[in-house]
Amino acid sequence: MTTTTTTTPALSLAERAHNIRRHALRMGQVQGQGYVGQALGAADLLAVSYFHALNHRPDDPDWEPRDRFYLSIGHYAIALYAALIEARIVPLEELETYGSDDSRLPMSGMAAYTPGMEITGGSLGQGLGIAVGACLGLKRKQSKSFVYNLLSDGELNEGSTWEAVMSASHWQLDNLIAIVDVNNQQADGYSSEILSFEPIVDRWQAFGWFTQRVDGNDLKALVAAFDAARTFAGTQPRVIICDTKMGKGVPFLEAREKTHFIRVEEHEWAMALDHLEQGKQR
Ligand SMILES: Cc1ncc(C[n+]2csc(CCOP(=O)(O)OP(=O)(O)O)c2C)c(N)n1
Ligand SMILES: [Mg+2]
Repeated sequence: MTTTTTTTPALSLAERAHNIRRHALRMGQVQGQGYVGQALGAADLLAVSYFHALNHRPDDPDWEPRDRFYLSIGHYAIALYAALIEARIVPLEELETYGSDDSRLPMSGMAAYTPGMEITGGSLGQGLGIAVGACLGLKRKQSKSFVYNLLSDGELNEGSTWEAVMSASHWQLDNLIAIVDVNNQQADGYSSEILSFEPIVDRWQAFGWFTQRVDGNDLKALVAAFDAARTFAGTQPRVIICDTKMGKGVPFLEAREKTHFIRVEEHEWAMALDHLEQGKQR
């Protein structure tokens, strides 16, 4: 569905996901720290969003009929920047400015700074409510655009998320596709131990959503779920619950106990990039 106008040869989704991981690691290396584990975990769902699902124009990010991608979790900005860079919405060279003064890529995502960054996230639990408002507005304008909203499992601890969940089904927002990144981690430990999100499928279904749960690091399963979410004939809003692995693609980061915020030694960034490349060759 993507209307890509760049001249880059068509890459596979696996190559796109790999490149998104590489860009995120490189940005982490620039600052020596960052929310890189989330970016590695969410790279596959971002590749499917930007290179399969979204109807958008990389050279015109404000194109009115575009589908919107709302990042509810401001701290995942590095993940979205990596996808925006891979989609050439943001030039590749800007990656080197990540987190520096005057950069268009600040460490926490801000809509006014970055092309393709539709909303300012950061305060958890706000994004889905913003998406509900946008979906109502789009419907009023008889727009055919979809709003994709990426939220985290930590955001399921926020009451405001569930108000938005309830409102979306009340208003039959069939133009809303929520994507929940379930990495089972948050700042202080495992999400399942802090405030359990299970039974997650039953809960979303009970609120009236068309609900799917997939392995969020399986590109084929993601493509099928994104397609089904879009083409589903009912009037319900749609949610894709994606179980992802923090640090995916870099075995020593996957094995880390705490990956909410990663700060590693300089030589480990190079090692992480090496491991990622080795994984690609296997
Ligand atoms: C309303 C609000 N409360 C607390 C925070 C601080 N905070 C930032 S990230 C985070 C963890 C949220 O969980 P999740 O997004 O699942 O974490 P991750 O998967 O990235 O480890 C918290 C508590 C915040 N940004 N907003
Ligand atoms: Mg989490």
